[in-house]
Amino acid sequence: MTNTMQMTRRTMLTGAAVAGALTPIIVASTAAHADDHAAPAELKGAKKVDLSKLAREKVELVKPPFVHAHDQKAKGGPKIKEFTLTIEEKKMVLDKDGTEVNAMTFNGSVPGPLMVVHQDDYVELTLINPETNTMQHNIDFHAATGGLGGGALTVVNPGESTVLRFKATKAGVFVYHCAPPGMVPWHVTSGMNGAIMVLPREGLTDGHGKPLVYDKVYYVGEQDFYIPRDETGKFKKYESPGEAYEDTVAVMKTLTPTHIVFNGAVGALTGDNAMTAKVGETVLIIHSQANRDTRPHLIGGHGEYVWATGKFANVPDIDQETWFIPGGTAGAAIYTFAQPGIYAYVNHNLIEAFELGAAAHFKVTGDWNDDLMTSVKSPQAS
Ligand SMILES: [Cu+2]
Repeated sequence: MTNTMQMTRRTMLTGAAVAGALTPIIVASTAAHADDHAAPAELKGAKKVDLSKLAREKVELVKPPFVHAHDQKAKGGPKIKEFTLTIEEKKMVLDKDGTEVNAMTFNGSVPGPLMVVHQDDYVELTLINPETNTMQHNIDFHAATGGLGGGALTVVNPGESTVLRFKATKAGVFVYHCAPPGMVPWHVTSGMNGAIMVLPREGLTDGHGKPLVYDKVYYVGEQDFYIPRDETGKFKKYESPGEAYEDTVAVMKTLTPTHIVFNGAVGALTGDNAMTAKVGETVLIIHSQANRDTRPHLIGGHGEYVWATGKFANVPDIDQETWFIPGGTAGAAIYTFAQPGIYAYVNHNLIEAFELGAAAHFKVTGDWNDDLMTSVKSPQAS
């Protein structure tokens, strides 16, 4: 490692270069943890819990929009589900013009992978911050209880790793994101967010006793990016996240994203990358936005069962045209496709969808249902 790199890294880790007007929120509790690996203050007085009798299951995560294989109905009692997330700082291309972002990611993708467990399972996460990274990171699970969602116990410098365990007590889809002292919104809007789905042990229901079973599940992570421009209006490129920091925060403070994309880039889920289904298949769509409000809409279809704020103990809304997901939330919607064709799935702020990138496609195959729709007279001169 060069001296310059070390200096950059040290400067970053102290937060001096990046704190700006942002408030470091957990310095006291995490400093001791990061420096000497003593038991974090949060755990003082805790009675040890014996989970040695619980079964363990190691889960291999997959890149969104795909989701790792899982049972919809839990088999047996609660388990300890083991996951690993490796933090990767990397340049990513956002659009066909080659606009770059110095992204910070969980497992190399934006969003990070969807994890699936059942209510009352334990999530045991190994979080790795490789030596090759330049920044301090951690993870805050909205599904977890206490310790800043785990953020207080997981601050890792480059070259460190940590293991967090929490009990998934609430059913639903929940955002997770990086939340390092003094740098929270920058890390979140640089791509460090994803979601976890905590299924009810009996699986999903309509809230009135009818089981809801899906054939497929897709995970769409919506991301707002704030890319600085030069004097001529062209998007700037930087060597490292640290170098981009100051200009990026200036753009962030305008609250005006330059890109709003699904799964990391304009077109990441359209055309050849479209999500697929067959007529008659029931699809569960998980949609997260860790920072900003959004309003998903399936053009030509519906949200037949929608948990807009994603929490499965609530009765889902029926037959929605558009649903509202507040920033910092993951939502879930179920639809059984009834017609073939290309369906655009968009953020129905249509400027955000068509001009900034927040759009995906479902490519649905099968037979057309003339009863649902037909052309009585094709467009022609009247
Ligand atoms: Cu981070």
